[in-house]
Amino acid sequence: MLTIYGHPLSSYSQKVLIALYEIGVPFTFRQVDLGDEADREVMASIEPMGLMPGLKDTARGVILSQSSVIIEYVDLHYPGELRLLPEEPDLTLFVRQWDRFFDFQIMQVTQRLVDARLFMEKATEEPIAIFARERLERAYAALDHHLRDREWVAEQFGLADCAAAPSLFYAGILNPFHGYPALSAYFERLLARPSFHRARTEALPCLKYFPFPELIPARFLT
Ligand SMILES: N[C@@H](CCC(=O)N[C@@H](CS)C(=O)NCC(=O)O)C(=O)O
Repeated sequence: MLTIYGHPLSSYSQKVLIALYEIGVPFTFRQVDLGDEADREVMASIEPMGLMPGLKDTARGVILSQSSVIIEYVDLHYPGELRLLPEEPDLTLFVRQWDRFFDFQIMQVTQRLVDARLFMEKATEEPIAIFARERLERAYAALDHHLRDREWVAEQFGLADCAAAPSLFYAGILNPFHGYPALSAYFERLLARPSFHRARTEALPCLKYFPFPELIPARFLT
C-alpha cells in the first residue's frame, strides 16, 4: 500500500524510514538512483524538483513529498502505538519548530559542506566550509542548551527526533560535538534507538560514497 521512494544514504530518506520503523507500518522501499535518467523521472513525478524522499499511498490515492509532510501523513492515517506528533496543537507546533530547526540549521548547513566538497574548487570550498562550521557551532550551542534536562526534543520521541538522527549523524562526522555534553549524550541515545540503527545499517553499503570517507569514525562503519 505504501511505497517510499528514496535512497538509504539520503538523510531526508532516512528521516522518513526512521519514522516508519517507529510507527511500525508496513511499506515498500523503492531505491532511487538520481544518477539514472529513468529514476530521475520517477522522482520528478513525485516531487517538483525531483528531490527525495517521496511517498505513494495506493490505498488512498495519495502522492506526497517533503520528509516532514510524509511523516505527518503516515502518523495521521496509519498511526502506531507511538504517535510522532502530539495530539495537543500547541505541542505539535513545538515539535514542528524543532523539526525545521534540524532540517534548516543542521542538515541544510551540512549539505553546504558536502556540496562545496563535491562541486567546488578548493579555494571556493574553504570560505564556505568556515561559514558552515560557524553556523553548525551556533546550532550545536542552541541544541546543547535545549537538551540539558531532556531525553528527547519534546516529551517523547517524535518527528523532531527523526529529523535529528540523520542530520546530526552527518553533521557530527564533519564537525564533531566537542564541548557539547548534552548534545553528545542525546546523539548517543539516538544511535541506540533501534529505528535509527536499522536505517544506518541499511545505509552501510553506500557509506563509501560519502565524500569525506576519512572522517567517518570506525564505529559507524560496522
Ligand atoms: N525539504 C526536503 C529536502 C529533500 C532533499 O533535499 N533531498 C535530497 C536528498 S537528502 C535530494 O534529493 N538531493 C538531490 C539534489 O539536490 O539534486 C525534504 O524534507 O524532503
